[in-house]
Amino acid sequence: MQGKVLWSLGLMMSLASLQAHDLYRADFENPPFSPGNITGQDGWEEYHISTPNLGQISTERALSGSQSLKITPVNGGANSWWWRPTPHDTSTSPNKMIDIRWDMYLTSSTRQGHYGIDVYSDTVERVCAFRVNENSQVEIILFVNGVTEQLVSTGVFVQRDRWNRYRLLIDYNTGTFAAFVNGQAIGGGRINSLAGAVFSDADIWHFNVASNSNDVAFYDNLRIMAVAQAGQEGDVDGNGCVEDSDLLTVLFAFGSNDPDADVNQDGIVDDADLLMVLFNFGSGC
Ligand SMILES: [Ca+2]
Ligand SMILES: [Ca+2]
Ligand SMILES: [Ca+2]
Repeated sequence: MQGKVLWSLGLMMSLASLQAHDLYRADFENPPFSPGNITGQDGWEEYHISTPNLGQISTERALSGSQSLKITPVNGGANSWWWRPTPHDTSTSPNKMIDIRWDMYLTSSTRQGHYGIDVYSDTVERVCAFRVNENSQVEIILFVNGVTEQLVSTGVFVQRDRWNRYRLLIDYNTGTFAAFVNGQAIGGGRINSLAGAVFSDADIWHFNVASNSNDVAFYDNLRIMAVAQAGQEGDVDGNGCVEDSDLLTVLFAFGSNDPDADVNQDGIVDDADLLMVLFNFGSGC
């Protein structure tokens, strides 16, 4: 009996590893992160066009723990990127979807910049991108017919001076992506077919508008996952089955903003998340 239970647990764990795979997670806490420049910490890199803007671990504001990644425009700066390489070959892996989630807090100010996530392949071709612009409108970068790069205004505006929960879901099976704000689908399109099958990195991206933006951004709870399917609703741990462990995760996180237990991604773990687990209980098992 014990052997059978252990065998079942082992099977469940192997299924879990087959169906969801964390490429990278950062809540920007200490360790491994210390206040100061993120570059050089935990394998992070940076690239700037023009004067470097600042990407620093900060204790000023955080959604999880006491630290986040703060992006500060520097006078004379333009585009800046910070990333940690997380290569994943979707041609050889059964996990052909990349699920990127992050929380972002943009301050309001007199001269606002653009902040988002810019996705690249191993050949440094852009795959797709997402940003909030100076008017707080969400814009996405898609590729018409998988080839022609196009910046698209979504008509969706986000509030500044608060945390919002963002997600990009890239499907290498279909060559498409979808963008979400606080759990709501807000747009999507084709990815760059020339980028190839190897996902490489999801970059923190800042454009310093007119080189004199004076707002700041905080990023927290960055998660990059490779998954086989978009996910059973309520399957908190991503193992393909909605069961006790998912229920317990939501119950233990009840009232918090824990991104792992926030099933509907609206920023709080509450009744709505619990109901989504209960309504789907047993699905996929
Ligand atoms: Ca944090
Ligand atoms: Ca589960
Ligand atoms: Ca929720």
